[in-house]
Amino acid sequence: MRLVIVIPTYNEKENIVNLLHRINLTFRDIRGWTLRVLIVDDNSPDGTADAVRDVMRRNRKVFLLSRSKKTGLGGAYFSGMERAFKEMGADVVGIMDADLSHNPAYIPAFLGKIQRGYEFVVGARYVRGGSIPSDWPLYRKFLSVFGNTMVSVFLGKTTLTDWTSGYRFFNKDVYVKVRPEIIEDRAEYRGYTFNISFAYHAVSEGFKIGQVPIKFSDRKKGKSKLGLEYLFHTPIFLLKTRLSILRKGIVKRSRVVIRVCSRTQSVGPVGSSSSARISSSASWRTAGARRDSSFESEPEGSSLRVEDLRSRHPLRNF
Ligand SMILES: Nc1nc2c(ncn2[C@@H]2O[C@H](COP(=O)(O)OP(=O)(O)OP(=O)(O)O)[C@@H](O)[C@H]2O)c(=O)[nH]1
Ligand SMILES: [Mg+2]
Repeated sequence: MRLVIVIPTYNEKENIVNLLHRINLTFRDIRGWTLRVLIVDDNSPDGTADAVRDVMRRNRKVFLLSRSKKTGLGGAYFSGMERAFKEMGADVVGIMDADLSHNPAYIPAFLGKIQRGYEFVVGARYVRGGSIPSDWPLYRKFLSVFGNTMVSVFLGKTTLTDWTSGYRFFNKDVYVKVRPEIIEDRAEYRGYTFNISFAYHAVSEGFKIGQVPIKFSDRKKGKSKLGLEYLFHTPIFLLKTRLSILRKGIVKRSRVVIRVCSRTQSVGPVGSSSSARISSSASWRTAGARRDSSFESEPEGSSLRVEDLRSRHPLRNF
Protein backbone atom coordinates (compact mmCIF):
# COMPACT_ATOMS: atom_id res chain seq x y z
CA MET A 1 0.00 0.00 0.00
CA ARG A 2 1.21 3.48 -0.85
CA LEU A 3 1.12 6.07 1.88
CA VAL A 4 1.71 9.76 1.28
CA ILE A 5 2.02 11.94 4.37
CA VAL A 6 1.05 15.52 3.56
CA ILE A 7 2.56 18.18 5.83
CA PRO A 8 1.58 21.84 5.40
CA THR A 9 4.30 24.28 6.43
CA TYR A 10 4.52 27.96 7.01
CA ASN A 11 7.71 29.15 8.72
CA GLU A 12 8.64 25.72 10.11
CA LYS A 13 12.34 25.76 9.27
CA GLU A 14 13.22 24.99 12.89
CA ASN A 15 10.94 21.93 13.05
CA ILE A 16 10.65 20.32 9.65
CA VAL A 17 14.07 18.66 9.43
CA ASN A 18 13.64 17.06 12.84
CA LEU A 19 10.14 15.87 11.97
CA LEU A 20 11.28 14.30 8.67
CA HIS A 21 14.06 12.53 10.52
CA ARG A 22 11.62 11.14 13.10
CA ILE A 23 9.16 9.98 10.44
CA ASN A 24 12.02 8.20 8.74
CA LEU A 25 13.02 6.43 11.96
CA THR A 26 9.43 5.34 12.62
CA PHE A 27 9.13 3.91 9.14
CA ARG A 28 12.13 1.66 9.52
CA ASP A 29 9.95 -0.74 11.50
CA ILE A 30 6.87 -0.60 9.27
CA ARG A 31 6.31 -3.39 6.75
CA GLY A 32 3.88 -3.59 3.85
CA TRP A 33 3.75 0.15 3.14
CA THR A 34 5.75 2.42 0.86
CA LEU A 35 6.16 5.93 2.16
CA ARG A 36 6.39 9.34 0.51
CA VAL A 37 6.24 12.61 2.41
CA LEU A 38 4.90 15.69 0.65
CA ILE A 39 5.64 19.07 2.20
CA VAL A 40 3.24 21.79 1.08
CA ASP A 41 4.96 25.09 1.71
CA ASP A 42 3.40 28.49 1.10
CA ASN A 43 6.59 30.35 0.25
CA SER A 44 7.64 30.62 3.90
CA PRO A 45 9.85 33.69 4.37
CA ASP A 46 12.05 31.80 6.88
CA GLY A 47 13.36 29.47 4.13
CA THR A 48 11.48 26.30 5.11
CA ALA A 49 11.48 25.20 1.46
CA ASP A 50 15.28 25.40 1.27
CA ALA A 51 15.60 23.29 4.42
CA VAL A 52 13.30 20.70 2.79
CA ARG A 53 15.31 20.77 -0.46
CA ASP A 54 18.38 20.04 1.60
CA VAL A 55 16.74 16.92 3.07
CA MET A 56 15.55 15.90 -0.41
CA ARG A 57 19.17 15.58 -1.53
CA ARG A 58 19.64 12.77 1.00
CA ASN A 59 16.15 11.34 1.26
CA ARG A 60 14.31 10.33 -1.89
CA LYS A 61 11.05 9.81 -0.02
CA VAL A 62 10.62 13.54 0.51
CA PHE A 63 8.84 15.81 -2.00
CA LEU A 64 8.08 19.49 -1.99
CA LEU A 65 5.02 21.28 -3.31
CA SER A 66 5.93 24.92 -3.21
CA ARG A 67 3.02 27.35 -3.54
CA SER A 68 3.53 30.98 -4.44
CA LYS A 69 1.67 32.49 -1.49
CA LYS A 70 -0.11 31.75 1.77
CA THR A 71 -3.77 31.17 1.04
CA GLY A 72 -4.71 29.36 4.23
CA LEU A 73 -4.29 25.96 5.76
CA GLY A 74 -7.29 24.36 4.02
CA GLY A 75 -5.97 25.38 0.62
CA ALA A 76 -2.58 23.85 1.44
CA TYR A 77 -4.16 20.58 2.60
CA PHE A 78 -6.29 20.46 -0.52
CA SER A 79 -3.38 21.02 -2.92
CA GLY A 80 -1.39 18.33 -1.13
CA MET A 81 -4.21 15.79 -1.21
CA GLU A 82 -4.82 16.44 -4.91
CA ARG A 83 -1.18 15.84 -5.70
CA ALA A 84 -0.92 12.81 -3.46
CA PHE A 85 -3.96 10.98 -4.83
CA LYS A 86 -3.89 12.14 -8.47
CA GLU A 87 -0.17 12.15 -9.22
CA MET A 88 1.71 10.27 -6.54
CA GLY A 89 -0.57 7.23 -6.65
CA ALA A 90 -1.44 7.29 -2.95
CA ASP A 91 -3.82 4.63 -1.60
CA VAL A 92 -3.83 6.34 1.77
CA VAL A 93 -3.02 9.90 2.75
CA GLY A 94 -1.99 10.97 6.24
CA ILE A 95 -1.88 14.59 7.31
CA MET A 96 0.02 15.99 10.26
CA ASP A 97 1.41 19.29 11.57
CA ALA A 98 5.04 20.20 11.04
CA ASP A 99 5.65 21.61 14.53
CA LEU A 100 6.17 18.23 16.28
CA SER A 101 2.82 18.52 18.09
CA HIS A 102 1.89 15.28 16.32
CA ASN A 103 4.22 12.51 17.38
CA PRO A 104 5.20 10.25 14.41
CA ALA A 105 5.30 7.33 16.86
CA TYR A 106 1.51 7.06 16.40
CA ILE A 107 1.80 6.35 12.66
CA PRO A 108 1.82 2.53 13.11
CA ALA A 109 -1.42 2.77 15.13
CA PHE A 110 -3.10 4.72 12.29
CA LEU A 111 -1.90 2.25 9.67
CA GLY A 112 -3.00 -0.69 11.83
CA LYS A 113 -6.53 0.69 11.94
CA ILE A 114 -6.55 1.29 8.19
CA GLN A 115 -5.43 -2.31 7.67
CA ARG A 116 -8.28 -3.47 9.90
CA GLY A 117 -10.78 -1.82 7.57
CA TYR A 118 -11.17 1.66 9.03
CA GLU A 119 -11.40 4.21 6.24
CA PHE A 120 -10.97 7.48 8.08
CA VAL A 121 -8.87 7.52 11.26
CA VAL A 122 -8.45 10.60 13.41
CA GLY A 123 -5.78 11.26 16.05
CA ALA A 124 -8.01 12.20 18.95
CA ARG A 125 -7.17 14.18 22.07
CA TYR A 126 -10.57 13.82 23.69
CA VAL A 127 -10.67 10.06 24.22
CA ARG A 128 -9.25 7.83 26.95
CA GLY A 129 -5.47 7.85 26.45
CA GLY A 130 -5.43 11.16 24.58
CA SER A 131 -4.65 14.60 25.98
CA ILE A 132 -4.01 18.28 25.39
CA PRO A 133 -1.02 20.11 26.93
CA SER A 134 -1.62 20.74 30.63
CA ASP A 135 0.12 24.09 30.39
CA TRP A 136 -2.19 25.47 27.70
CA PRO A 137 -3.78 28.73 28.87
CA LEU A 138 -7.35 28.32 30.08
CA TYR A 139 -8.84 30.16 27.08
CA ARG A 140 -7.05 27.75 24.70
CA LYS A 141 -8.34 24.70 26.57
CA PHE A 142 -11.83 26.16 26.63
CA LEU A 143 -11.80 27.01 22.92
CA SER A 144 -10.66 23.53 21.98
CA VAL A 145 -12.98 21.54 24.26
CA PHE A 146 -15.98 23.84 23.76
CA GLY A 147 -15.36 24.04 20.00
CA ASN A 148 -15.32 20.27 19.58
CA THR A 149 -18.42 19.84 21.72
CA MET A 150 -20.26 22.47 19.68
CA VAL A 151 -19.37 20.68 16.46
CA SER A 152 -20.92 17.44 17.76
CA VAL A 153 -24.04 19.28 18.98
CA PHE A 154 -24.57 21.31 15.81
CA LEU A 155 -23.88 18.49 13.39
CA GLY A 156 -25.79 15.96 15.47
CA LYS A 157 -22.93 13.44 15.25
CA THR A 158 -20.99 11.86 18.07
CA THR A 159 -18.92 9.48 15.95
CA LEU A 160 -15.86 11.66 16.54
CA THR A 161 -14.73 13.46 19.69
CA ASP A 162 -12.00 15.47 17.99
CA TRP A 163 -13.24 17.17 14.86
CA THR A 164 -10.49 19.76 14.63
CA SER A 165 -7.49 17.43 14.93
CA GLY A 166 -5.07 17.85 12.03
CA TYR A 167 -3.55 14.38 12.52
CA ARG A 168 -5.55 11.92 10.43
CA PHE A 169 -5.29 9.17 7.82
CA PHE A 170 -7.84 8.19 5.16
CA ASN A 171 -8.10 6.18 2.00
CA LYS A 172 -8.79 7.28 -1.56
CA ASP A 173 -12.47 6.29 -1.48
CA VAL A 174 -13.05 8.78 1.32
CA TYR A 175 -11.26 11.51 -0.58
CA VAL A 176 -13.12 10.93 -3.84
CA LYS A 177 -16.47 11.06 -2.05
CA VAL A 178 -15.73 14.00 0.22
CA ARG A 179 -13.82 16.16 -2.27
CA PRO A 180 -16.86 17.76 -3.99
CA GLU A 181 -18.42 18.51 -0.64
CA ILE A 182 -15.37 20.30 0.75
CA ILE A 183 -15.15 22.31 -2.45
CA GLU A 184 -18.79 23.24 -2.01
CA ASP A 185 -18.07 24.46 1.51
CA ARG A 186 -16.01 27.11 -0.27
CA ALA A 187 -14.75 29.88 2.05
CA GLU A 188 -14.49 27.54 4.98
CA TYR A 189 -12.28 25.05 3.23
CA ARG A 190 -9.46 27.57 3.09
CA GLY A 191 -8.76 27.72 6.81
CA TYR A 192 -8.92 25.61 9.92
CA THR A 193 -12.60 24.80 9.30
CA PHE A 194 -11.41 22.53 6.51
CA ASN A 195 -10.75 19.73 9.00
CA ILE A 196 -14.24 19.94 10.49
CA SER A 197 -15.87 20.06 7.08
CA PHE A 198 -13.83 17.09 5.81
CA ALA A 199 -14.55 14.98 8.89
CA TYR A 200 -18.25 15.83 8.85
CA HIS A 201 -18.65 14.72 5.23
CA ALA A 202 -16.65 11.52 5.82
CA VAL A 203 -18.89 10.66 8.79
CA SER A 204 -22.07 11.56 6.88
CA GLU A 205 -21.13 9.40 3.92
CA GLY A 206 -21.06 6.40 6.25
CA PHE A 207 -17.38 5.51 6.06
CA LYS A 208 -15.92 3.36 8.80
CA ILE A 209 -14.46 5.87 11.25
CA GLY A 210 -11.76 5.20 13.85
CA GLN A 211 -9.89 7.23 16.44
CA VAL A 212 -6.33 6.82 17.71
CA PRO A 213 -5.73 8.45 21.12
CA ILE A 214 -2.93 11.00 20.86
CA LYS A 215 -1.11 13.12 23.40
CA PHE A 216 -0.89 16.49 21.71
CA SER A 217 2.21 18.43 22.72
CA ASP A 218 2.70 22.14 22.35
CA ARG A 219 5.18 23.40 19.77
CA LYS A 220 8.59 24.15 21.23
CA LYS A 221 9.94 26.15 18.28
CA GLY A 222 8.44 28.62 15.84
CA LYS A 223 5.18 30.51 16.11
CA SER A 224 1.60 29.31 16.02
CA LYS A 225 -0.42 30.38 12.98
CA LEU A 226 -3.69 29.70 14.68
CA GLY A 227 -5.54 32.99 14.13
CA LEU A 228 -9.02 34.24 14.81
CA GLU A 229 -10.08 33.25 11.31
CA TYR A 230 -11.57 29.96 12.43
CA LEU A 231 -13.62 31.64 15.18
CA PHE A 232 -15.46 33.37 12.36
CA HIS A 233 -15.61 30.63 9.71
CA THR A 234 -16.43 27.68 11.96
CA PRO A 235 -19.71 29.09 13.37
CA ILE A 236 -20.81 30.03 9.84
CA PHE A 237 -20.02 26.53 8.61
CA LEU A 238 -21.86 24.93 11.55
CA LEU A 239 -24.95 27.11 11.08
CA LYS A 240 -25.07 26.54 7.32
CA THR A 241 -24.60 22.80 7.74
CA ARG A 242 -27.25 22.61 10.50
CA LEU A 243 -29.72 24.45 8.25
CA SER A 244 -29.00 22.11 5.37
CA ILE A 245 -29.50 19.08 7.67
CA LEU A 246 -32.89 20.51 8.73
CA ARG A 247 -33.85 21.24 5.12
CA LYS A 248 -33.00 17.69 4.06
CA GLY A 249 -35.08 16.39 6.99
CA ILE A 250 -38.09 18.41 5.83
CA VAL A 251 -37.71 17.23 2.23
CA LYS A 252 -37.45 13.62 3.43
CA ARG A 253 -40.56 13.93 5.60
CA SER A 254 -42.61 15.55 2.79
CA ARG A 255 -41.55 12.72 0.45
CA VAL A 256 -42.91 10.22 2.94
CA VAL A 257 -46.19 12.17 3.12
CA ILE A 258 -46.42 12.29 -0.69
CA ARG A 259 -45.74 8.54 -0.86
CA VAL A 260 -48.44 7.78 1.71
CA CYS A 261 -50.93 10.04 -0.11
CA SER A 262 -50.19 8.45 -3.47
CA ARG A 263 -50.82 5.00 -2.00
CA THR A 264 -54.17 5.99 -0.52
CA GLN A 265 -55.46 7.82 -3.63
CA SER A 266 -55.86 6.07 -6.95
CA VAL A 267 -56.47 8.98 -9.37
CA GLY A 268 -55.63 12.66 -9.86
CA PRO A 269 -52.85 13.95 -7.62
CA VAL A 270 -51.19 10.52 -7.55
CA GLY A 271 -49.77 10.96 -11.04
CA SER A 272 -48.45 14.41 -10.37
CA SER A 273 -46.90 13.54 -7.01
CA SER A 274 -45.18 10.44 -8.31
CA SER A 275 -43.86 12.29 -11.31
CA ALA A 276 -42.57 14.95 -8.92
CA ARG A 277 -40.89 12.15 -7.04
CA ILE A 278 -39.36 10.71 -10.18
CA SER A 279 -38.06 14.05 -11.38
CA SER A 280 -36.61 14.88 -7.99
CA SER A 281 -34.81 11.55 -7.72
CA ALA A 282 -33.57 12.00 -11.29
CA SER A 283 -32.10 15.34 -10.35
CA TRP A 284 -30.41 13.73 -7.33
CA ARG A 285 -28.89 11.18 -9.68
CA THR A 286 -27.67 13.93 -12.00
CA ALA A 287 -26.14 15.77 -9.06
CA GLY A 288 -24.43 12.56 -7.95
CA ALA A 289 -23.03 11.94 -11.39
CA ARG A 290 -21.72 15.50 -11.52
CA ARG A 291 -20.09 15.08 -8.16
CA ASP A 292 -18.34 11.82 -9.05
CA SER A 293 -16.98 13.00 -12.36
CA SER A 294 -15.61 16.20 -10.81
CA PHE A 295 -12.68 14.26 -9.30
CA GLU A 296 -10.89 14.63 -12.59
CA SER A 297 -11.20 18.40 -12.76
CA GLU A 298 -9.70 21.25 -10.78
CA PRO A 299 -12.02 22.91 -8.27
CA GLU A 300 -13.72 26.11 -9.25
CA GLY A 301 -11.73 29.11 -8.11
CA SER A 302 -8.72 26.99 -7.27
CA SER A 303 -5.32 28.43 -8.02
CA LEU A 304 -3.04 25.50 -7.35
CA ARG A 305 0.45 26.21 -8.60
CA VAL A 306 3.13 23.65 -8.32
CA GLU A 307 6.26 25.64 -8.20
CA ASP A 308 8.76 23.04 -7.29
CA LEU A 309 8.29 19.35 -7.65
CA ARG A 310 11.74 18.20 -8.31
CA SER A 311 12.36 16.56 -11.65
CA ARG A 312 15.21 14.47 -10.30
CA HIS A 313 12.67 12.22 -8.56
CA PRO A 314 9.89 12.01 -11.10
CA LEU A 315 6.59 11.01 -9.55
CA ARG A 316 5.97 8.43 -12.24
CA ASN A 317 8.80 6.42 -10.65
CA PHE A 318 6.78 6.22 -7.48
N1 LIG B 1 1.17 25.70 3.83
C1 LIG B 1 0.59 26.27 4.90
N2 LIG B 1 0.75 25.72 6.10
C2 LIG B 1 0.16 26.33 7.16
C3 LIG B 1 -0.61 27.49 7.05
N3 LIG B 1 -1.07 27.82 8.28
C4 LIG B 1 -0.58 26.90 9.13
N4 LIG B 1 0.17 26.00 8.46
C5 LIG B 1 0.84 24.79 8.99
O1 LIG B 1 -0.18 24.00 9.55
C6 LIG B 1 0.28 23.34 10.70
C7 LIG B 1 -0.59 23.75 11.90
O2 LIG B 1 -0.41 25.10 12.17
P1 LIG B 1 -0.06 25.66 13.63
O3 LIG B 1 0.38 27.07 13.53
O4 LIG B 1 0.86 24.72 14.31
O5 LIG B 1 -1.47 25.67 14.25
P2 LIG B 1 -2.06 24.75 15.34
O6 LIG B 1 -1.25 23.50 15.47
O7 LIG B 1 -3.48 24.61 15.04
O8 LIG B 1 -1.86 25.68 16.61
P3 LIG B 1 -0.72 25.62 17.71
O9 LIG B 1 -1.10 24.51 18.61
O10 LIG B 1 -0.81 26.94 18.37
O11 LIG B 1 0.60 25.40 17.07
C8 LIG B 1 1.74 23.71 10.87
O12 LIG B 1 2.51 22.72 10.26
C9 LIG B 1 1.83 25.03 10.11
O13 LIG B 1 3.12 25.32 9.62
C10 LIG B 1 -0.78 28.06 5.74
O14 LIG B 1 -1.44 29.05 5.53
N5 LIG B 1 -0.17 27.39 4.71
MG1 LIG C 1 0.69 23.55 15.96
